[in-house]
Amino acid sequence: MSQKVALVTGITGQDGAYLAELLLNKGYIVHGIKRRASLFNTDRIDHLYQDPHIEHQNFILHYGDLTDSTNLIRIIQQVQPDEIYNLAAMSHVAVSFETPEYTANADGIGTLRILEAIRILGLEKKTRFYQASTSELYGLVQETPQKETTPFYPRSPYAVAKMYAYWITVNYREAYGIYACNGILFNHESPIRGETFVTRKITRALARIKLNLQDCLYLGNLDSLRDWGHAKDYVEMQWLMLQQDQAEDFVIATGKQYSVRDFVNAAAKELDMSIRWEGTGVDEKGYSGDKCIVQVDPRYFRPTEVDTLLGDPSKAKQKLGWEPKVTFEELVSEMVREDYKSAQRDELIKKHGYQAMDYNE
Ligand code: NDP
Ligand code: GDR
Repeated sequence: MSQKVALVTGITGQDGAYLAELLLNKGYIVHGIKRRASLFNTDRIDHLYQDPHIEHQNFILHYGDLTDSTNLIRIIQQVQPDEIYNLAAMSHVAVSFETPEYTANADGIGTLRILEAIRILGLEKKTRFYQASTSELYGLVQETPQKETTPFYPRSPYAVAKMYAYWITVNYREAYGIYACNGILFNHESPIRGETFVTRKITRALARIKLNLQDCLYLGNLDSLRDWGHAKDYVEMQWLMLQQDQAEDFVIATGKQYSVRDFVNAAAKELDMSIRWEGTGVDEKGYSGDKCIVQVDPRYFRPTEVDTLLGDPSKAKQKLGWEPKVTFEELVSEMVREDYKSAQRDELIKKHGYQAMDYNE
């Protein structure tokens, strides 16, 4: 049997890195689209890199952008993928309030551009399409827990753009018979999660506070409730969704909910730290140190917040036999461990100083 070919947008992101590894392990030829940046932006996939000068590469990167139709058409024509995973997006909810038009263009119309490319190139029967949909679609929740049939009520420019992407995916499936599906994924994290999402911000800051590299952690809404899973478990589901007889949409979640405050406490426990909550109205019992201070900073509040999300993954369990393997405690522990190691490296550099380079040599 010939090797399957996959094209992954957003390959430099958290999910892109885990998915690329999973597909390579399954014997796929993996093509990825990365954006041009002024600094290297491939940290998460450097371990998968293959010298482009060798023959029979099975990991190939292309420059591209979801806002550029001609670029997408050309890459898809060249690659002739069996499967496209559309993971690229301006994925930060708070930032989407600052850049709403760009977010609509990349996250909403970007999805349309890929689907149109499939149609223009006559690949409707060959290429299967996965869209990275999100629990943010539920926004102001209409039903708990949220499942595939729960009505949407998006609460940010990000979620509104993703709502367009969701429906255009459904529409192209129904109108043109493309195997196209939405994974409605609840929050998923890992040690390679972007540093400005709340979980990574917490584990990174607490590790640094423990080693006296930072004094304080500033957060926004501590009462926000999320259903947090591990990215590694969730990308397996993305692949499984494209291996079925019929394209369908699935909710992917753990079915368990914690607050941002719970996450802070769980991370502090891992590091054997106690927390002093300042300006939060909570004085945690047992606080003994003077270092680990958490303060609320209103700059991290959102104009419209999603207060609570809790997914019901029963359909994925029944139809695909999928269940998350990593528990909340294991997730927090892994993230804290990795950020502590990296803080230790920073501490070492701080202690011993940098070796200044003499460029006049
Ligand atoms: P990341 O933010 O880690 O990665 C996003 C990726 O998209 C990066 O590779 C980024 O490139 C790329 N990208 C951004 N804008 C463009 C553009 N205009 N053109 C091409 N590439 C672009 O996100 P995650 O890996 O966490 O998430 C993957 C997808 O899943 C996203 O679509 C996200 O919205 C969605 N999602 C994520 C969830 C989560 O909890 N992680 C939950 C539900 C949905 P660069 O590295 O250059 O910035
Ligand atoms: P979210 O993730 O908005 O759910 O989107 P994020 O980690 O940014 O926020 C989760 C909750 O924590 C609250 N919060 C803070 N958030 C950030 N980033 N920084 C803070 O300092 C802070 N303090 C409190 C937020 O208000 C929010 O309620 C993620 C992204 O990956 C999306 O792309 C994806 O679609 C959804 O998850 C599912």
